[in-house]
Amino acid sequence: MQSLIDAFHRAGQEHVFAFLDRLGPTERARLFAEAAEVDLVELDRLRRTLLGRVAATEIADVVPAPYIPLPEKGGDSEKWIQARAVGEEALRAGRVAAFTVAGGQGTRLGFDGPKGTYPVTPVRHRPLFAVFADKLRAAERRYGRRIAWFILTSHQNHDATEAFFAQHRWFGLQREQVHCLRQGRMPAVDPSGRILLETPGSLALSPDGHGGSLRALERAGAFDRMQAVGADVISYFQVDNPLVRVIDPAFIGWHLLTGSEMSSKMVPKAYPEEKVGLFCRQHGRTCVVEYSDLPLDRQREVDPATGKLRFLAGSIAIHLLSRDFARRVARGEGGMALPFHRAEKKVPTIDSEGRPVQPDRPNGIKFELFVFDALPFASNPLVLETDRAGDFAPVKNAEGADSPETCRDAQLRLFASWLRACGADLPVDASGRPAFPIEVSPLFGDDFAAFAESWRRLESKPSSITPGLCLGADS
Ligand code: UD2
Repeated sequence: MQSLIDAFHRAGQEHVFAFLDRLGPTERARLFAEAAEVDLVELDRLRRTLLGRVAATEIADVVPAPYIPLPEKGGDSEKWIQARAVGEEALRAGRVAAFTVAGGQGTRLGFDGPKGTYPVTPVRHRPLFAVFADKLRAAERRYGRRIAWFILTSHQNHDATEAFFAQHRWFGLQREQVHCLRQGRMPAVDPSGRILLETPGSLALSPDGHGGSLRALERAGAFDRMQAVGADVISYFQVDNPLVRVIDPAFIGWHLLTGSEMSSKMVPKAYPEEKVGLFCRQHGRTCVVEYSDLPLDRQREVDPATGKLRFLAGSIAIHLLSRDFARRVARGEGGMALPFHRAEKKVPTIDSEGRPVQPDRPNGIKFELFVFDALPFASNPLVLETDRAGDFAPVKNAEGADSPETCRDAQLRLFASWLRACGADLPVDASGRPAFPIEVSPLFGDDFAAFAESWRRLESKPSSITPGLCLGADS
């Protein structure tokens, strides 16, 4: 332990152990364990590069990135059909693994527990994790291969996440195919770069951002596991979005056909201020510029040729990464280390006497990695348009935009559109929403084609749709 104390001393962080004499053996052990997690060399680099100057992303020279449009929006339908076939072939060959990032703190939703346990579906109130598991089971049935599922957790929610899966018997998946991996943590620092203590015996640590997911995969040996089962494409999505096509053959096919190392889905922004990152090009490379980094006047610019927003392509945080590319980024090979972003936050801490301090303004800086920062490193990166109604309705806030209510309505609209397209009698309002809750299990249909096929095979189709209809509930 002395060597750890010495290393902190040399790094100018000796205050971390200032209260050592006051701590009991358990508290000491915890403090040493937390201190051992800190990469002092990395922290020193961040202190030199990210502190002391305004964190401005250089965005003056960014231009919108090109993307491949959907067939109904002018895309090449033949190519889309071909891509789907290529993706299906890859799925039948077992080349795809799923990866959910669920390490966020979910503070905006105000839900006590891992976000994946949030009951999200309109009738059965199935939790987010169950929805993804059902989608994976649907894909497994269709393609005849088991799909390994990796879930990024945080120190805070790891045990609760694992317990939830065990309690629900892995939602019908095999226990061995579900892998929860804990993400790394970074210490918060004060403006001079000194590590903040949360209590006399613990550091103010927080998750290292979803970009930390790649390092976590590497640490947990997940890339080797993928390799062992022949999976070389990682389907990455966020825990907050129940509509996501967890396994999307056309997307996978495009990724493979174009030899892309990282591919991302885009939707046209619904309105200029929508809080999604924007696909851009900078210095000849594709990148995502976070909404908070692009001034609003630029976000509102209209392209005179099309009459649409100039920066139209919103990132919905759905990506495919080639396994070996993700591994190289995780290891920082060839200068491909993800950059840290800094955020000023109110960090509960202690004063020089060890008394608790609840700041009323930002007093600390947190460091986070973003997964989309891997895009500029990728060969042949691809941005592909998707249909928002069938792929994106996140639950982020307790109320308003991206809330449980908007997410439930989006699910209802999607289910209703499928039923009506198959000729079912279901009245809807002008927005396409039915007046009462209904639900379609992904095991009945995880996209329109699968839904239509199951509907066709239904022996007794309901003559009219009644409240609480649940299709595929017993599958
Ligand atoms: C993210 C994107 C935004 C847009 C939007 C779509 C960023 C910075 N912004 O916004 O551009 O694509 O999603 O919904 O990514 N997470 C972890 N570990 C962490 C932090 C986050 O696993 O340390 C997970 C979290 O559980 C969630 C996801 O990453 O699944 C997104 O995190 P967020 O809610 O902080 O991102 P948000 O909504 O600001």
